[in-house]
Amino acid sequence: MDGARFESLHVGLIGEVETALRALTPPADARPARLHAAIRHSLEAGGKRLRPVIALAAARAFDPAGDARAAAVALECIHTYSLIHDDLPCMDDADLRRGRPSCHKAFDEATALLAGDALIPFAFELLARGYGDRPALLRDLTLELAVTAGPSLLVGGQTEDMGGLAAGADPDRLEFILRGKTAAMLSASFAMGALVGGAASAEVEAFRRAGRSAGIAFQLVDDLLDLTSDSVQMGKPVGADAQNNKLTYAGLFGVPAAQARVAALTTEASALLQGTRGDTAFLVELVGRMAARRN
Ligand code: GRG
Repeated sequence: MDGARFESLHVGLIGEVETALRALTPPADARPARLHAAIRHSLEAGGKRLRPVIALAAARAFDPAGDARAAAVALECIHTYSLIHDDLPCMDDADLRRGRPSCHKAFDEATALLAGDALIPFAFELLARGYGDRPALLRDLTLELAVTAGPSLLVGGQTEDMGGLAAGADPDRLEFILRGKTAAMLSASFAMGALVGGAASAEVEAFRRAGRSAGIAFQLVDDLLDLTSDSVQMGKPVGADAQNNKLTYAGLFGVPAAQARVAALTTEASALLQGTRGDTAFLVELVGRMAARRN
């Protein structure tokens, strides 16, 4: 796909995500206002919207009329909760997120904790409201998101990550962290979109695996950027991995090996997407750009 076509589709999808986010989440002045203001502070803080954009595009790859907006916003809610909680002093203790004060800095720790908490059930409420008229689809989406956000993937990956290098520089543990902490939500974004688009189960699985590979590559790039970028470009502190003694692929195997794995994973993800009958040109381009990103 040529660059101009990609940019125009991407801008359109981000616009749809922003509109859906505003329409499907409660306003900042809903009661209790402080909680809702904290939720909106973090939801509206201008992230890349990667997961919801993927969900919308994955649905359309199989069905041009596929409406994955509720699934897309649910994914962004879970992602945003995980960022709010990750920034708390008991975890990464970060003051800056998405270029503005992290939730507990703008509000307070208890409010940030509760804002994150509230986003978890709210994501499932969105699925129930959006797909309740299609019970099999609702079940599949609920299972996908619950397993992804649960103890074996997102929370599990975060748990193993917390020990840092002090818990051992074990490649198997690093792989568990990469799969759970980062790749799982990206994998679910591809899979949930494909589900909404009515893809066959083998195609949903191909999208899930593509998302896992692209997601691991995404984290390896994140770690490389943490080593080489600056906080203005990233919208969050850099050098934090070394400071927090984090176990990273680049730290364990070196920068050239990390770069080579990013390239191999990106090729693998693209081949998986292209192996389905879906129209995956946009997603293949996106996966390439995720690997080449600078922030
Ligand atoms: C607290 C259960 C729990 C999990 C936290 C998301 C996360 C797990 C930790 C944040 C730190 C981190 C580097 C996670 C890896 C995933 C990642 C790179 C998240 C940032 O995603 P982006 O770059 O963020 O898509 P934006 O702000 O653009 O949405």
